[in-house]
Amino acid sequence: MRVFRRRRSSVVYVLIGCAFVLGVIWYWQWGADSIFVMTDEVMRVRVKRFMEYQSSEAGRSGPGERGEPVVLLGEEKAKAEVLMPKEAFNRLASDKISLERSVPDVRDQACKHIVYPRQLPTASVVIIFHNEAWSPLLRTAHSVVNRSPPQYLHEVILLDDFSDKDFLGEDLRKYVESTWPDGVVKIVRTTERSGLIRARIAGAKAATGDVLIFLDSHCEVGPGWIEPLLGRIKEDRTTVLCPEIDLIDKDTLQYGGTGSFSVGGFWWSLHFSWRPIPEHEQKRRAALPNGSVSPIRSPTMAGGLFAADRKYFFEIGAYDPGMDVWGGENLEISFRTWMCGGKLEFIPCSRVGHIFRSSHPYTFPGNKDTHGINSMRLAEVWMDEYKRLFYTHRRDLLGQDFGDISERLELRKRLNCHSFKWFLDNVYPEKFMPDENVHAWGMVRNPSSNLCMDTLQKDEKMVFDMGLYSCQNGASANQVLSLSYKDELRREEGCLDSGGKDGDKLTLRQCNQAKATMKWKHDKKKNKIIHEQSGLCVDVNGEKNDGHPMLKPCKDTDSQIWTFEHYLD
Ligand code: UD2
Ligand code: MN
Repeated sequence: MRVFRRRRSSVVYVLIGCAFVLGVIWYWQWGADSIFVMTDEVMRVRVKRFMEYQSSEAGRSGPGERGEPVVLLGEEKAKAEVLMPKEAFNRLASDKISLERSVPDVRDQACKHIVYPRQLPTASVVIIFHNEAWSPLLRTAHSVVNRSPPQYLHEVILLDDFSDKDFLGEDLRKYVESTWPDGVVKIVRTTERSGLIRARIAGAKAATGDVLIFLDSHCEVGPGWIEPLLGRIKEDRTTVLCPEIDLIDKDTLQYGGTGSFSVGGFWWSLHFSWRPIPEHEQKRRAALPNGSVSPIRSPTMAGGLFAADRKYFFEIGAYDPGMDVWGGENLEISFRTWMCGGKLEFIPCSRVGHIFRSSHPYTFPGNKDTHGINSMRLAEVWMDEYKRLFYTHRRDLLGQDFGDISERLELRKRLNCHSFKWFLDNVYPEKFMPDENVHAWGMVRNPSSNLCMDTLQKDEKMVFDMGLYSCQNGASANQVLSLSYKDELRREEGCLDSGGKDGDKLTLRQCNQAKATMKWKHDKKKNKIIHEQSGLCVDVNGEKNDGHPMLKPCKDTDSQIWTFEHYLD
């Protein structure tokens, strides 16, 4: 009898113990949230609204739903075309689409199987704008509220950078207050035109969530966009994260996926570039859980769309408040994050669409080249001796006033940041340096004609035939070419290629080491440039002189003599 009682009481203890453990697990996973949701009336309203949108989304119908294109015809089309140059996107098409339209789920299937912790940091989504059109601005805000689980969305801050369009004043306030009476969307206004950099700082200062997420004012977030960002920051608060940016077509507002994933690079002119994911990064990721959709380390970010732990954002120096209006801040925050101990990652499972416009639908006060001057500030503070390569491209900026950078230099010292060389070696080892580890570089001159190979202002992203232009004594970035250790005649990303027949021009296209037609031989004794595969010589083609060098059978003639401005071996 006693034995039985003792056994029974130990069973009871075990059961109580199990219940306690289960209780702790339940509370840790779901408890805090559900208790909060149950007791907080405001949260209950938000959850209801969120659930209602989620359940109605699939059944929505109307123009542009599911991210379909809106094609205008006849009179409407004509009207839209008149507006285009001013707005730089099709505002009429945008106005036809519901502010709450559905977008396609373009995520990789693998994303849907990832389980994020229930307890995530909360987000303040900061949307800065200056004179943005009504429908893209509000569609951005609606998409964030409709697709972010309320327990993670602390607030949406619409940061008005001193817009002067009437409808962005009272009308906007009334719309926001009546649409989101729970106050989840807030308007904060600057008292002078701050430019996007200082506007983002103002937004970040007004925010009180754990994590800051910045968006441009013409975005639409995709399903499940926020959890991967918050989840990764919970794992590592020193990561600065970008969602994958999907394209919203500026003419039809069609929401399209990005196709393949890329990372960010930069041109030495300090413009941002998209690049394929390098092999070393592919290998590193293959070993991670969720390999194909795991975070992708990126040297730089495009700028507009990113998330960072709020306190960490300020710890590493927020932004340079000395930067004006537009440009340069994206590379500045990228270099700084890496150099000062953080990481920059693209998150494949977080998708946000952005309208890429053909021009800026707002003014640049004083008509300043803000990208140029902002980039000078960033080069002077962060790029050490490599700023020379920026100035090679921007000689026009030499001697211009870039203001006081002492506080940023102080910041760099205080944070004990790495050198720019460390960044290049460790984060962006594939970046080509035109004047390091090459046989020769600079102007490629034909002395008898004083003509130099010249891009003729063509953009290196395009495929084009190399031109000839009178030599500019090192003053023109269009005339910089390098003879690499791999026998390429190249610029940053483009290499000279030729079909190898008599009379063929030299075409600049994406470098490809596997291509035999992209190999050239030159030595400073013979002064010829020989196309390896065909054995033909580059000729200035003097008689015709149509402005393009071309391949000719080698012979002893002045028109086949070329010298590089600098020889390194
Ligand atoms: C890209 C970035 C943008 C920014 C810029 C470099 C993306 C998708 N976009 O240009 O965020 O990093 O590169 O500087 O990565 N704005 C203001 N005040 C101003 C000017 C602009 O608040 O004085 C707002 C504007 O309304 C918009 C945002 O700043 O919401 C970015 O401007 P943009 O859309 O013209 O820049 P974008 O996308 O060409
Ligand atoms: Mn934008």
